[in-house]
Amino acid sequence: MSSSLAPTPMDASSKIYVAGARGLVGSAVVRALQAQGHHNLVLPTSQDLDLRSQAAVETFFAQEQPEYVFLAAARVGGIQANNIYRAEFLYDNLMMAANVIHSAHRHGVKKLLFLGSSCIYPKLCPQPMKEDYLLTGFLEPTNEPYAIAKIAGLKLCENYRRQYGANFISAMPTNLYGPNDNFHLENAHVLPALMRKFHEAKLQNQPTVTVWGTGTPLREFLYVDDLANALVFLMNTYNDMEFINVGTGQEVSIQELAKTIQAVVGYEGELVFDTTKPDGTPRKLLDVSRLGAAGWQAQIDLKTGIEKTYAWFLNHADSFRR
Ligand code: GFB
Repeated sequence: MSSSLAPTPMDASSKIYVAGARGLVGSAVVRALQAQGHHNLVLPTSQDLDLRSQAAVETFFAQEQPEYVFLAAARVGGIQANNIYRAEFLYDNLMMAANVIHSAHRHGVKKLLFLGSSCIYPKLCPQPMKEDYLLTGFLEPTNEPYAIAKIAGLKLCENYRRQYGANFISAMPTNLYGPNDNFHLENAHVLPALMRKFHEAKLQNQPTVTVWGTGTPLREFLYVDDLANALVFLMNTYNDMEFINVGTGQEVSIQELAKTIQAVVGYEGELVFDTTKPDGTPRKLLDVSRLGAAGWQAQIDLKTGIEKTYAWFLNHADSFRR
C-alpha cells in the first residue's frame, strides 16, 4: 500500500469532533476552525464524555458519526507533574488514544489527526530532531510515561493505516503556550508557571523569583494559535503515514526565556536558580523541514506570543486554570 492516501479536505459543514476542546490546544483548534467558517463542530467536555471509557467513546461515535477528528485531549503537565503522576500520565493518555482511534476506525471517520509531543524523542537525541530519530535511544526519565503513551498513539495511527487504509495522521508539536494554558505553580509547564510567578512577585514586591534547574536547558516554544493553524492545514493537505514535527525551528535557554517573561511582565527583582529541581532533557529542538516542505511555517515570534499570553492572563485573572 502507498503510504499516502487521497486528500479529503474539510468543507464548511463537515462534522468535526475536537477532543479536548477546552484545553490549550483544542480551544485554539476551535478558534482556527471557526475563523475559517467551519460551523458543524462537536465539542463535548470531559464531564460529558470520559475518553478513558471505551464504552462511552464507542457510544459517542455511534451517535455523533463525526467525519473528522482532532485528537487534542490529553493529561498534560510540566516536568514535575509528569514525574509525579506517572501512572495517570501513562494510563489516561494510552486509554484516550486507544479508545478514540479505535472508535474512529470502527465508525469510518474520514480523517483523524493525533497530537503527540516532542518528548517522544530520545533524551540525548541529535539536534535538531528529525522524525526519523524516533525510537533510536532511551527516553528522558521524567516524562517517559507520557512519551510512551504518545508513541503508542502515533503507532496506532500508523498501523490502522497500514492494516485498514485509515487516513489517520500524527503531528508532534514542540513545547506550546498561549491562552487557556494551565498556570498552576507546581504542575504547569515552564512558560505559564514563570509568567504567574513573575506576575505575583511583582504584585507582592517579592525580591526574588525562583526558576527551577540550572537555566541552561534549551527549549523551543510555539504559540498555540500557530499550532492550530498548522493542524487545520495538515488536516486539509497532509495524507502521509509518516508523522510530522510542528515547531518554529528556534530555541532559547530557560534563563533567556525567564528574562523575556520577566521583561514582558515588568518584574524588577532577581532570578534565583533552584538546582535541586530537575532540568529534564538538555536540548529539545525539532527539525521542521518536513513541515516546511509541505508549505507551512510559524508566524508568531516568542516575545509577541508571550505578550499575547500575558494580555490573556490579565484578562482572565479570575478564571485561569491554576
Ligand atoms: O516546561 P517544562 O516543565 O517541561 O520545563 P519539559 C522546561 C524546563 O524549564 C525544565 C525549567 O528545565 C525546568 O526545570 N523550569 C524552570 C521550570 N522553572 C520552571 C517552573 O517554574 N516550572 C516548570 N514546569 N519548569 C515537558 C514534558 O518537558 O514538556 C512533557 O515533561 C511535555 O511530557 C512537555 O512533553 C512539552 O520541556 O522539560
